[in-house]
Amino acid sequence: MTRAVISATGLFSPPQVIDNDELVESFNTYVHRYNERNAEAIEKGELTALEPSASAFIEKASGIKRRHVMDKDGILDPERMRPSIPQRPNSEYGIQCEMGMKASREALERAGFAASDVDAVIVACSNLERPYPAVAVELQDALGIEGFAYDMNVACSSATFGIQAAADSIANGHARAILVVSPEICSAHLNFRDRDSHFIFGDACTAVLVQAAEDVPEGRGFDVLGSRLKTRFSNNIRNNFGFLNRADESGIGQPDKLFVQEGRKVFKEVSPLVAELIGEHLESLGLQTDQLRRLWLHQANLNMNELIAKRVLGHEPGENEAPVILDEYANTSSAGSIIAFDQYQDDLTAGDHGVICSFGAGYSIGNVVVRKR
Ligand code: CO8
Repeated sequence: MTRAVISATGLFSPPQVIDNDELVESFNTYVHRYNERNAEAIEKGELTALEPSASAFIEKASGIKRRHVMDKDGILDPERMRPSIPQRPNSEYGIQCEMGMKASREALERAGFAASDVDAVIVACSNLERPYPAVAVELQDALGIEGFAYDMNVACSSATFGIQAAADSIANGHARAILVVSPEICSAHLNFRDRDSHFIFGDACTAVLVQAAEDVPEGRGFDVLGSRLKTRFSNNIRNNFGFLNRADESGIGQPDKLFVQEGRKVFKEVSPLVAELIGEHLESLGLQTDQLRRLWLHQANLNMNELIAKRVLGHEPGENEAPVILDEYANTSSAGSIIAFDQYQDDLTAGDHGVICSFGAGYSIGNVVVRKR
C-alpha cells in the first residue's frame, strides 16, 4: 500500500477585512432601524424589540477579532447585510474556482510540483455555488489537470474527509497526486441579522497537495500516519437551503435557509467527542499524547479549542501547542484547521507528530495524524 504525504498547502485569504467594531456598528444600526420601524407593534407586545450586539462579547465568547470576506460593503450595508457577488457568465470561471486556483497554485509552487502532474482534484467545502458541473471539474480544467475531479460536502469536516479520500485513492493506486481544495464563502450563508451568530464566519480557501510518499523528496512535507472519521446526526447546526426550496413557497426567505445553530449545545456535545476520538486514534497508532507537538484544531471557538487541547494533552496547551487563528480569520468552516496547519508548521522538525482535526455540522469529526518528514 502506498503511503500518502501532505507535501504542501496553499491559502487564499480575501484582502477585505471586517473587524468586530465595524460589524457591530452595522448590526446595531439595523437593530435601531428595526425597533424604530416597529415601535408600535413592540409597544403592543406583538413584536419583540431586537437587542444590540457587542464587540466585547464577540471576542470573549469566541476569540474572533476580525474576518476576511469576499465583499465587505454588501455585508456592512444595514439595508443589505449580505455580500454582493454577482453570478458570472458561463464563459468565465466561477468565484469558487478562482479562489481554488489561487490556493492551489500556492500549494503547487511550494511543493515545486507541476499542475500537469496532478491526477485528481477534490473540492471539499460546506457550500458549493451550484450543483453541476462540479466546481472541482471546472478547477481541474482551469489548472490544466488530466484525470478526474469531484465535489464533496461534509460541512466543517470537508477538508479532513477530503484528505482521507485522497490518501485512500493514493493507497489504492488510483492516483499519485491529488489536490484537496476548500473554497469557503461562509459569509454568503450567514445571517448577518442574527445576533447569536452574525460574527462567527469568514471566507477563505485552502489547498492541500496529497502525494504518494515515493514521489516526495525526503525532508519535505508530512507523512499521513492515519485518518479517522466519525459522524453522528444532529440538528444543532443546520442549513435548510436546497433545491427543494422552490417546491415549497412557504419556506422561501425563512432564516433556516441560512446557517442556524444551538452554539452552546454544540460546544458541550462536540468537545468530549473530539477529545475521545483523538485519544483513541493516537492509541491505535501506538502514539502517546506526550509525543504530540501540535494540535491543528477546527477553528470555531477559542474556549472550545482550549478545552479540547487540555483534555487531549492532559495539561493547559502551551504556546503554539494548539494554535488559534480565529482572531484573524474567524470560523472559515473546513478551511480553519488547514489554515492553522499552513501557518504553524515551520518550527517542527523531522519526526515531530501532530494532529489535524476538524469538527462541526453533521455532527462530523475528521482526524488526520501526521509526522514531519
Ligand atoms: N452581543 C452581545 N451579547 C450577545 C450576543 C451578541 N452578539 N449574542 C448573544 N449574546 C448574549 C446572549 O443573549 C446571552 O445573554 P444571557 O446570558 O443574558 O442570556 C449571552 O450573551 C450568552 O449567549 P450564549 O450562551 O449564546 O453564548 P456562548 O458563550 O455560548 O457563545 C458561541 C456563543 C460563540 C456561538 C459559542 O456557543 C460557540 O462558539 N459554540 C460552538 C459552536 C460551534 O462549534 N459551532 C460549529 C460551527 S459550524 C461550522 O463550523 C461549519 C458549519 C458550516 C458552515 C456554514 C457557513 C455559513
